[in-house]
Amino acid sequence: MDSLDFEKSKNILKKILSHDKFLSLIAEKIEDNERITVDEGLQLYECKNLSALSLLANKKRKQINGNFVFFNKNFHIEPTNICVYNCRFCSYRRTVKDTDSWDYSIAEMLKICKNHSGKNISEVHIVGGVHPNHDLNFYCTLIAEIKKILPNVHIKAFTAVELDYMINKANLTLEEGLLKLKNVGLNSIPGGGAEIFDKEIRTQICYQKSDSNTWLKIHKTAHKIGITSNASILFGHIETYRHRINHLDMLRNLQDETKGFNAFIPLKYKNLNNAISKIGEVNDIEVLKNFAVSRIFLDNIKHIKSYWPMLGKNLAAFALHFGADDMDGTIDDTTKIYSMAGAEEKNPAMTTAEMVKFIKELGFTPVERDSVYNKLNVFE
Ligand code: V47
Ligand code: SF4
Repeated sequence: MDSLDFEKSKNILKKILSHDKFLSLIAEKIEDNERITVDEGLQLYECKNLSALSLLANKKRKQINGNFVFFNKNFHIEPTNICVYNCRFCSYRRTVKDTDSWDYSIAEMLKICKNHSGKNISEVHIVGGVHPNHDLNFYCTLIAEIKKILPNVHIKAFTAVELDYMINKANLTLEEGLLKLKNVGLNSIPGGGAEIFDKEIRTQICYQKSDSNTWLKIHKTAHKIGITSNASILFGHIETYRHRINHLDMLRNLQDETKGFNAFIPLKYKNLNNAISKIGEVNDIEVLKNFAVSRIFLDNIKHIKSYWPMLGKNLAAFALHFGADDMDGTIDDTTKIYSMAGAEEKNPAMTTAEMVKFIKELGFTPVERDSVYNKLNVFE
């Protein structure tokens, strides 16, 4: 069933939108493949008509990705939760003295990789804290050794914040540091560390770490030397819609310039056990609205991730009807960054068969992809 097919429901949509000049205009712009402005994006955030947002975002999703929903076969390594920074939204970072901190040796991480060899995995995702004692050489060795064990696996590793710290410490320029990592086998960069680009909000939630210009510069430099990346937003804390749309605008502008972003990941702030827990979490409607606006506004970033370990399977399913076209991966258990912040999935893992069934039941065509969205397997 294709219940939200824009073409089939054009008349319903026209009816819904005929009373609303603004939504009709957005529908026309989408129909004509025309970009919406920052002010229109802001107005969309303020829109309370959730069914219209779903239909509009679906139209855009279909225009860009047809009826396909992507996933990959991946696993996560989180090298350490010891971090020199102390972002106020983070439930995960610890100091060396904390008994629940961890800091894997290279040998331990390679053991995780060996356990995944022969399983037809196409990606390893590596994100962790910014450890004071690990340097660029440590991470270059890690990447090079992983490539020996899993030569055909794509390595997506280190947020711009981790990269900024290790490259600075090595006294190299961003380009030199990134080239060093690329030469040992780094393939792409994950989307984390972006949080919110607005200076005042960033100061309030994570003033110590890399600023927005640095984040953007790292991704721009990576794109220049042929390392593609993802982008993200951390939303649902103290930011306003204006901050969100400005964030999306900065990403859209950079993408116009470099075309290096593969996917955008809206990360909902989770509030368990962190310094700003008392502000609570936004509701599911807000999450879906954020997916819809992101899809409609970011016309030049092809994929929007419904990151199921954080959202939980139910909300991730809804997000696919609000513009998202990618479920991320089968994951295979080891991610703690969200479970420690209160995410629905405590030990996230789905088999390929479960993922395919999940996507099919929602009326989409599942596609197993590689990390840069080449189609490996279409499950018609
Ligand atoms: O930058 C930290 C986020 C990010 C919380 O590229 C939180 O495919 C919610 O890089 N509530 C790191 N979010 C994760 C990351 C990532 C995740 C998924 C996919 C990809 C990809 C990359 O995790 C951080 C921060 O924005 N985060 N704490 C929290 N309490
Ligand atoms: Fe460290 Fe990342 Fe947590 Fe910030 S979000 S404290 S950089 S682990």
